[in-house]
Amino acid sequence: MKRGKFIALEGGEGAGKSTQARLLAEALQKIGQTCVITREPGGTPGAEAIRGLLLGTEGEGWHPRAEALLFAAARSDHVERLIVPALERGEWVICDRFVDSSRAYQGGGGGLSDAEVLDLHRIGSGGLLPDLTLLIEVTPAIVAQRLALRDGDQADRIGGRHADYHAAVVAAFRRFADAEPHRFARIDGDGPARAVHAAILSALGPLLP
Ligand code: T5A
Repeated sequence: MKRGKFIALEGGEGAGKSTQARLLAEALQKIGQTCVITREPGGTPGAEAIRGLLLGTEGEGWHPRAEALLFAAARSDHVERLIVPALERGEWVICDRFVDSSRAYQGGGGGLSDAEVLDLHRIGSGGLLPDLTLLIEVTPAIVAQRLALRDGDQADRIGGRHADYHAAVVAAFRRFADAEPHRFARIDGDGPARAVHAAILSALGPLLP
């Protein structure tokens, strides 16, 4: 059995990752591919329970190291129970965020070193990396408009952090993509969803059957 392909979508808050994950899954299904669409934190019952702990707004929250450990624990369960089995069945896995989110948020935004985040990923998930990571980049003013329209003034614990934190996250994603161009495709997310989808299909070209 040929191993499936693992695609991650990354970017700042509200960049359009979930929208694009759905459009990509539909496009793959149309050409006869089986795919699993999933998200982080989450994707398995255990990881979804950890998601509630991480993103809920009750209580005093987590300090940066505890937060990084919880994301790594959720990812470990997700990789072991959902992602690797699907890849071994030859399926596509489309994942809304993966380890580069931990590098950008707990590292770039939260102050852990990149080596620390990658160590946690090695211990928890064997260092698994996607075949391709699509980094969706949207101009901050455009994303702010989209999120205001969708969420009003509601945000989860991490989404509600200061603008400087989110600017550091976006800058970290850009650095990772520039440093590893073979692993990332940078996608302009400013246009209509269908135009962004077309850019994603073109970036995926070499991986498509
Ligand atoms: N996190 C996560 C970490 O800190 N470390 C980690 O390791 C991981 C895995 C997850 C939070 O956890 C943090 C990051 C996050 O803060 P989440 O709710 O999953 O929380 O947060 P997001 O991933 O940011 O999810 P969002 O739903 O907010 O953003 P998406 O999925 O990027 O955006 P989407 O597709 O829902 O679109 C947002 C809105 O814009 C519209 C959509 O209809 C929607 O209303 N839209 C467009 N409008 C116009 N043109 C387009 N091209 C559009 N694309 C989407």
